[in-house]
Amino acid sequence: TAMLAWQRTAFHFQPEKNWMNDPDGPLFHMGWYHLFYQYNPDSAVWGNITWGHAVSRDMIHWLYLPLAMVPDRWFDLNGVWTGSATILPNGQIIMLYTGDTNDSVQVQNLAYPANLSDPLLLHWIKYENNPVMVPPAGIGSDDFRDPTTMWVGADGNWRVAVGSLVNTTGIVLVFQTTNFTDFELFDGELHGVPGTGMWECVDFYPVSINGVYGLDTSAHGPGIKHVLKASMDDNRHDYYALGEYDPMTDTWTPDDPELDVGIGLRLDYERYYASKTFYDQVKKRRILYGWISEGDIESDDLKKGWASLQSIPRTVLHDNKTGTYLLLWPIEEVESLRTNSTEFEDVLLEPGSIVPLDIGSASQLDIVAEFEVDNETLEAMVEADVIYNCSTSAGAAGRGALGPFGLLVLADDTLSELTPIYFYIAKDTDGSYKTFFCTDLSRSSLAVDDVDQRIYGSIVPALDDEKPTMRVLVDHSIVEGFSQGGRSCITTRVYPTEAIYGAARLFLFNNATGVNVTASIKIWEMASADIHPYPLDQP
Ligand code: DQQ
Repeated sequence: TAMLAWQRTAFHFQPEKNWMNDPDGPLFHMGWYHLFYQYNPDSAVWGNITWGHAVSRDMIHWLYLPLAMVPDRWFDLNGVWTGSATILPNGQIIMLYTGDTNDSVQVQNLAYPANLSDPLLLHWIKYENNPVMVPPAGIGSDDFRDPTTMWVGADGNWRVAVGSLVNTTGIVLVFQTTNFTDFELFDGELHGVPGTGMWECVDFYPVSINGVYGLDTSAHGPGIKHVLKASMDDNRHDYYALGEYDPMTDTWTPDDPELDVGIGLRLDYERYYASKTFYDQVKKRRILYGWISEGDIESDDLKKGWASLQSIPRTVLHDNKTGTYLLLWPIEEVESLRTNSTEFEDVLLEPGSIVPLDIGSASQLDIVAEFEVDNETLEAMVEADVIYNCSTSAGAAGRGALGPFGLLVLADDTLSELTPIYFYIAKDTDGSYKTFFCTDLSRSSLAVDDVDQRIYGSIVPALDDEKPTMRVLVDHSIVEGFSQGGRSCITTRVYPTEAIYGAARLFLFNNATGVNVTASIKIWEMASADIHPYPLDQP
């Protein structure tokens, strides 16, 4: 259908039609990256949840496969919900997933490939005696879901974490097993944080504090920290924290209690949820997928016949410069879509200026930009804000001494629609600087009644020797922004009505009152990814 067709993305993964949510059980097997996902085969809204399935050589070009699992047993009749894959040392693949039973009880089920030598893993067998885990005493029947990838302890037993809730405390339960059919609950919890509500889609994995590689989920020892991530059902955001895992007690302690899970750092500062990592044994990296929902109204989703995307997969590394952040960055494979590039060096942006970048169509872009703020003016500045808050600010229209400055993406020639993605610098009373990275949706669409129009973002550490830098992927109705090498990310959905296809433009802007900014920027047009059904029936 042509209805709202311009919102369809060109290089992000989405099903041919209908509703998608969480990524499930990502893994690499016999040359293929497999992605499963929460899918409604019948409609563009959530329901009838099954596992969709697609494979890729590079996580950019995809082939749709038949549904992997459908709700057809008492232990998952109300939905084949989220789960994770574990590849055992002998090559066996174990899939644990949540089933919502015929009685709407959340249980954990085991499934495995019918034929491990099938590179496409087309057929999945649900273990006959499912479920393998049921809600333990004291846990609500609808507060027990989303098993993680398993890891092996020093005792040789395998462990799996499951998100839950006690009163209003979000918690992580850990079970152990030796045979993958009998699971025993550990006393106590891996971790919990009062007041944060139900923890969905828990992810738990090691990162190397000095390394440039990712780690297998079972890795432990010196030089390793563990990331605990949970998706907060209460506010629909993914939070993470870095900490220490004690394999003797199966507990995890955050490095900084003030930056604990659910109250500290976020993987992304807007539309990004139910994310999940896996270890890519081929390229020795940890890869993160995230579900990106719609910011429009449901009736528009029904009209266009689809809802949701997956993010461009991101590599996950520990940021050893700050020691307190993760670095999330689009996988290098996305760069294979880069075509015509244009570079602009040292573009002077005077206070209040908007500079068009003559690159033709700007609806599919990869942008790398670096900004330099005139240092003398900066030092001399006394009237700058001491603090800033993207969400409560007036967005790109709100002028301060040292910001905002950045890009206007998905804008039309007359600027009737525009999406600023920008920096704002505040200067504390002690003279130190704080950098904020924001995206402003307030003027992103003329369809004002039907779309999200808020302003998003956060503080991002920019170290003394660093300039404000951003990478931005633009794909019709999604803008993925990464600042300072991926310390802070903002993914937004944008629904222009004028700034579409060839009418989409890109601008630089500086709306600060007190400072000149110089921008250097490189822009690639992005080719479309090849995403279509696997030609299963052809000879
Ligand atoms: N989505 C699944 C649940 C999970 C939620 C159901 C998170 O397993 O908790 O579709 O988006």
